[in-house]
Amino acid sequence: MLRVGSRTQFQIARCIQQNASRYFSQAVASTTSSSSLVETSIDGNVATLTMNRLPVNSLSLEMCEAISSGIKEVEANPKVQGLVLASLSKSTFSAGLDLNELYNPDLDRLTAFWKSFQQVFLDLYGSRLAVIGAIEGNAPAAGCMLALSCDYRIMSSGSGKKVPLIGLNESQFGIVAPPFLGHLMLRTVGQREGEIALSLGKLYTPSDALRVNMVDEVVDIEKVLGRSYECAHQWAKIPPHARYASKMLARKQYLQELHATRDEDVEAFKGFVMNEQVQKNLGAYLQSLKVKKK
Ligand code: CO8
Repeated sequence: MLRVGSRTQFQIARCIQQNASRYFSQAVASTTSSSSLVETSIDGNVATLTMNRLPVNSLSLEMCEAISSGIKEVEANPKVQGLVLASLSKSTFSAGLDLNELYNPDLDRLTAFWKSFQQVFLDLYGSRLAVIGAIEGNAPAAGCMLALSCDYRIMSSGSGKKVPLIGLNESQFGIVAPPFLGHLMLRTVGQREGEIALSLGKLYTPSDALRVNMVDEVVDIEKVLGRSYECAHQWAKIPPHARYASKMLARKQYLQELHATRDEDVEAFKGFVMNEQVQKNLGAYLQSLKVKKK
């Protein structure tokens, strides 16, 4: 598994270099910081958080912690009202949880991992900022959760024959989305579509995702970032208290429910993951991801 300590200096330098060139024309960052797994920058009242855990931004414990810290860091700047959540990879926004965290896990780390994942959801879904998801590539499973936690989602229509997919695909490989994630889908696309999406572990093309309101706009891949900044600036103009109160009108109760059931959710998650059949399914799925290339 790609861990923070295993990233070579070359990889880190390449991330920084690519990031700088991609955003040079988008935003002149007034401040930047880096945990090497995420990059944050601020331009006026709009910040950017770019996920940098290549190749697929899978969410390890360290990645979850880095995302939460990045959000808190930009929220601490009172000038900032908008945030663009982006990925350094154009082909994958995020591949969801790092499945290596779930397979043959150390129980203490598994507990810390799940708490850090819950925290990402709480920080993103409850952020005081208007969060715009710049989804240039695939967003399966918890990658879809990152997208659904944003206030507004802009997805790429793809490049060439590569069409990115988004959705909660867990059931396809024998695991189940936790309640806070499953309900997020139901809240977004509605009960009937959500039931089908969850039961089949359905991954949506950008046009299908747009049809069911899983994303809000689909644009050419080269336009995703530009359009995301336009939206972030537009949302950032709304008086912050009114915008945040409106957001909380829709989200507060849901956030409180997770706050109140966090420990229960951790125990349920651990019990599920440690199930023998679930471990077999995870092992087989991880193997299939590796074999796919051959
Ligand atoms: N975890 C760990 N490693 C991964 C993951 C992942 N989620 N996704 C990809 N990788 C690895 C691959 O094995 C591969 O490793 P290596 O280079 O060592 O062979 C490397 O990342 C690159 O992957 P690909 O070659 O597949 O990259 P592509 O650009 O061709 O495809 C995709 C990108 C489409 C994102 C593809 O990698 C994919 O489909 N990944 C799996 C996505 C997925 O199903 N994620 C589910 C995660 S589970 C989750 O998020 C929610 C779980 C909820 C709770 C569970 C309760 C038990």
